Amino acid sequence: MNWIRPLPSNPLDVIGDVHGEIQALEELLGALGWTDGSAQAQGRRLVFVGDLVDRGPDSVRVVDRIAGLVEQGLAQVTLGNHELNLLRQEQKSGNHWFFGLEEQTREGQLFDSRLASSTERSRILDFFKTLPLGLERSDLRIAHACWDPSSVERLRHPPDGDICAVVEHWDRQTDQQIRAAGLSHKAHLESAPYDLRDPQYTPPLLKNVGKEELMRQSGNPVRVLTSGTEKLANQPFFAAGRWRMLRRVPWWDHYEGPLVVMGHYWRRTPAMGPPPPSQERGIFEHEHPFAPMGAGHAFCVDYSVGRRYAERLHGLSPFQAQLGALRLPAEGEKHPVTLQLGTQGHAVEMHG
Ligand SMILES: [Mn+2]
Repeated sequence: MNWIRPLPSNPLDVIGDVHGEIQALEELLGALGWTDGSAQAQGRRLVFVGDLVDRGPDSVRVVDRIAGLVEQGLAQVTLGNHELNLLRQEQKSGNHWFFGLEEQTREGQLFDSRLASSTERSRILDFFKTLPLGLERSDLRIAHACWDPSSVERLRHPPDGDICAVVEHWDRQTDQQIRAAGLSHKAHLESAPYDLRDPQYTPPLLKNVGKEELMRQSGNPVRVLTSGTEKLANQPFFAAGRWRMLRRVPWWDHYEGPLVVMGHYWRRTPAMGPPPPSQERGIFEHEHPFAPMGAGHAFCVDYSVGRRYAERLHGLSPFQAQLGALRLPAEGEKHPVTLQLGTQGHAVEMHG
């Protein structure tokens, strides 16, 4: 299996994390000219950065719609951490719909998501099994969360097998290193007194738990590309159903190379305003919402549409969170680059 595959030289519309928001997807495809055939006529192609599913109202329809575009040769998709969870049968906050279960949000109401049937489940997994982790051409690299050159090189020489076998292969290697360092025993003792799934009770910063998680994350190239690089947090924080000892690292501050377009990082739209202080989202504090990140060689196109379930619960109208698309010219051409957020198009200044 080739986990890193070529991108076509065509002009591209790179779409951010959809998270089951079928209506936002249809609106954006319409605004980009994919429903009246004008995008096809211009020779454009679509790329989805992954996290097609979870939290939103209809993940099944989102996957079916995108799989149809892939089948027609119009779209490519990179695997996100949410797809990986489903492939690995890991039940996590927001993916209850896949397992046919109702689930409460943190706000204590039920997620309003259509539950998948068993036929739909296997159709979805069959599609996810075909997805690569990275896409590239001379002027562009695409992955769900992070393009780490050394992890990408490891993925060019993977062990045999499907994505689950590949993840497990590198997890086993890391587990041996963790055990050899005596870390698994220390982490186990350290976490024993705490229920890390209870949002009501804040545990202290568990450093050995954090170090163990960090080795497991950075030692596995599949995890690096699908959920990014991390470091030990200053204090624990609760996210996606669990107390976390690690925080995300803005890897783009030190990245040099062709433009990387990714999703994953819950970027804020202008309507959402600045992040509350203290929040992990603070990694975007200094970025203009339409500007490339850090050193200017990376662009996150996830504008938090996965938050709309909460905006609905709060009766927020119009939505602040948007589905975004970065519209890039053909290979080797620099201009123009635009950002489509819902029905609004914005010019993007790329530097370098
Ligand atoms: Mn993600």
